[in-house]
Amino acid sequence: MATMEKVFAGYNARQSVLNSSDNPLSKGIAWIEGELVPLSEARIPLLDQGFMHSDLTYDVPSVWDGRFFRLDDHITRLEASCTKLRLKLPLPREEVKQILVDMVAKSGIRDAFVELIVTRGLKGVRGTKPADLKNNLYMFIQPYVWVMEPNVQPTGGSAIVARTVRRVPPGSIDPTIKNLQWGDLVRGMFEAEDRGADYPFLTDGDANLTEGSGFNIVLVKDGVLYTPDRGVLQGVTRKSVIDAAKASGFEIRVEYVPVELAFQSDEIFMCTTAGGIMPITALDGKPVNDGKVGPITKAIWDGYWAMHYDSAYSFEINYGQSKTNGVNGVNGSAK
Ligand code: PDG
Repeated sequence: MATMEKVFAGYNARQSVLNSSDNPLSKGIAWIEGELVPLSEARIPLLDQGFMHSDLTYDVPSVWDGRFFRLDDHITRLEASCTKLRLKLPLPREEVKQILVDMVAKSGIRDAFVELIVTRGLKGVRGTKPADLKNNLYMFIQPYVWVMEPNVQPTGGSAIVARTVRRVPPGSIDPTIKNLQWGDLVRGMFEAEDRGADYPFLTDGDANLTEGSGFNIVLVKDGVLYTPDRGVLQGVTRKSVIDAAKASGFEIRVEYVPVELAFQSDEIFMCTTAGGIMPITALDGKPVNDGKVGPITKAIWDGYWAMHYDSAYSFEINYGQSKTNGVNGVNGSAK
């Protein structure tokens, strides 16, 4: 567990520095219509269709130890989601990247959860061509979010296979478009809570596994990794899992995953940008295998965090470039 200890020790040390910061942006910063504001003061217009009809898409990259991780992969997915929804990213990619880097630098946050939301804008699609609408972009940065807290990761969390709710069918809401229509996922979280577990795994209603409330699912059986190919968001963390598995010589299959396999698994983990590789050691109230975090999960965990320092996947943020805490026009313009 040396690597886990090292990764979390570094994180804890950086968190103490952040917690003692007197920078008003150290708890988060938002970019709204070209203005930078402290996250707690950020507001969206009531009539934005993102709010009125959840007519939006979003993405969540992260910053780890002062380095942006797979930012281009996230923006590529965001652009693909926009295209599928007939939305357009309101700013060129390079400008978006520059603004995000500047925001992180201004906040001083070295481990960050970064969110970009593209909404239809103030006018709905009824009676108007999508191309004639002005889409809105909202961006914010806050300290890193853990779907599974670091103190739980060494022993793993508990999950259930939800039976009171299924994942929304792809023919209704395309799960490859990252969306905030979390009705099914929230119901799943309530069921998990009711059944004394931490996380819900949702099925496709036809005895196959899909995903959970903000994470993809990976099963390990006889040395092979399995993750569902449909009914799920094509997670960027899942992509890292695929890269890490290949680098370690493990076979990984992206295919139909029957729920049945979850109950026969040697190891189970979840993966998301907000928490990384998160071991599941109990399923439906029973231990997964011996109930301990397994060796393949550990290897992927180590590989995943090591990638954060690999310049093939990440780049360093220059925090020195933004010394002023620009808010509301004081060095707070978009460019
Ligand atoms: N599936 C769903 C439904 C998700 O929302 C997410 C990420 C993933 C899979 C994993 O995707 P990726 O590896 O690209 O991060 N969702 C979390 C939400 C965190 C939360 O609970 O708000 C994220 O965007 O980080």
